[in-house]
Amino acid sequence: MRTLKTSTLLLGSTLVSATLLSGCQNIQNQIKPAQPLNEPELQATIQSVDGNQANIGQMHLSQVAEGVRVYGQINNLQPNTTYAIHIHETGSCDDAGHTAGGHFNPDNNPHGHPDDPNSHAGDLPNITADANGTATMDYIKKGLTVDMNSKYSVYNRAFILHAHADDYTTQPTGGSGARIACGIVEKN
Ligand SMILES: [Cu+2]
Ligand SMILES: [Zn+2]
Repeated sequence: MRTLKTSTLLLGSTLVSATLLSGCQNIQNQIKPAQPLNEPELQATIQSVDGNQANIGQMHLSQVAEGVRVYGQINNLQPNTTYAIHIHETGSCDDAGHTAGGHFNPDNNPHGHPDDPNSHAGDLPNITADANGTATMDYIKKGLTVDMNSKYSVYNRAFILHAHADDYTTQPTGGSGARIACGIVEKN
């Protein structure tokens, strides 16, 4: 009975949210009814790794059944340009993002397509900036968790945005090029 009550409440709040947001086509399309929008448990502020350290975006991470939902927006990009973004192993953005280390890879897999369960745990799909230089992501990375006691935890790791697109093939970085922005995954 308790479980039934909880799911009814969740469904109710999802419906209310959908109604409130009905004026905003863009957000409405991102909400999948079968996937209630959880409060993000972790977040990362994305900052350029040049001397300015400008805030250019925000990523949110929330636990879902299959893994971690990664969603957010990055601004001030070159319009109509595709960029690689990954979760790197260390929660540090020093030395122009190099202290973040390599792609988060707890299972010692090769680099690959983010949907491939045998690729790096930190591999994510490329993002493409629109005509205004804004790119969004809303992706469920299977196998990851926000549980900081797990070896698959995203906590205290770092997003790295690269200058080029990821070809999902070249080892070990996908040919993604220089590190241009970084954000440490932290609690809200
Ligand atoms: Cu990377
Ligand atoms: Zn990788």
